[in-house]
Amino acid sequence: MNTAKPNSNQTETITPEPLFFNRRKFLRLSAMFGTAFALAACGVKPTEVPPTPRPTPTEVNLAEELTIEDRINNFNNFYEFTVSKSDVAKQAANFKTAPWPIEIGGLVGNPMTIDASDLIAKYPAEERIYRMRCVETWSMVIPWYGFPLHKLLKDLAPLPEAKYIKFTTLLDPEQMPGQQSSSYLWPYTEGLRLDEAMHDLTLMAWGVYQKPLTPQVGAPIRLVVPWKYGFKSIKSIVKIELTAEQPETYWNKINPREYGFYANVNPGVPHPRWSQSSEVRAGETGHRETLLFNGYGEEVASLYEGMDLKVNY
Ligand SMILES: Nc1nc2c(c(=O)[nH]1)N[C@H]1C(S)=C(S)[C@@H](COP(=O)(O)O)O[C@H]1N2
Ligand SMILES: [Mo]
Repeated sequence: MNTAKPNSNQTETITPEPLFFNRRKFLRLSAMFGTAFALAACGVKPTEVPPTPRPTPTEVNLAEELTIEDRINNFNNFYEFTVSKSDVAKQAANFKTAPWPIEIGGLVGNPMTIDASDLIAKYPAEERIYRMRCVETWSMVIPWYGFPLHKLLKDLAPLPEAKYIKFTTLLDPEQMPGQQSSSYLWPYTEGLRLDEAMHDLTLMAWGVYQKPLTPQVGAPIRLVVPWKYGFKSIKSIVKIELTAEQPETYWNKINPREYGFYANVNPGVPHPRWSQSSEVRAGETGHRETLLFNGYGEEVASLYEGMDLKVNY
């Protein structure tokens, strides 16, 4: 399916090859069976889906298969519900994700409180197929729907003092039984440096496989930062704040030695209790090599120029 020549002058795109392939398939399927309805149901008109992105020279030979939908929806980390990955779907089945007001503010010129459904409708749907690498050494390839966070950031008009962004997940122990355990520090929070947040790969995701997110995957809207360990990709967001100081993050607060703020996928920096040099991809039996920045180094390495990645883990 590969039409890009290694030396072609395609410089502007960061979209992985599987997306290129899948979008054409999707557009064909849409025409034949009306799967575009799934997008319409999310408040996004199918006509707003942008034109077919092209692959980058670095990604063209990967040809990685998508993880099947059943696996994406039934093998989850979402500690607010349970620590048992195979049980999250069941525990989250009745999670109420509408209405879902999101408070967006902090050091911005245009703060807003907006329902997730309106936020989703506000920006054109983009399909992004990304690798997801959990710090626990399993990985998937997930076809997300969403919009790049920089589009929202631009509309917020960040003030010059804003250097970081903080995200917070819903706090609701009645709906989320895992939050009844005081051994964790709820609510779940995450953060990025503002330049990381502005990167085009950084996605606000509201769908998978052309359908709205299931609760266990982070409905109604979550973050996806594909070059970082999965725990940075915070689910079911209710609050977004721009800050001057580096925000506290959930796993870093619980165990700073094991989980840093940056959490960039790095096979050269082992977790204190296990190696990070390889991973097991969902659907595969053997191990595959883990790639620096999860394979997105060409796009993101410049964000960390001059930084010691062993210190800033
Ligand atoms: N609010 C919240 N977000 C979360 C988590 C969580 O427990 N709570 N788990 C993280 C971890 S460890 C991973 S690997 C990914 C898993 O996303 P997935 O279940 O969609 O694969 O979500 C991340 N986001
Ligand atoms: Mo994870």
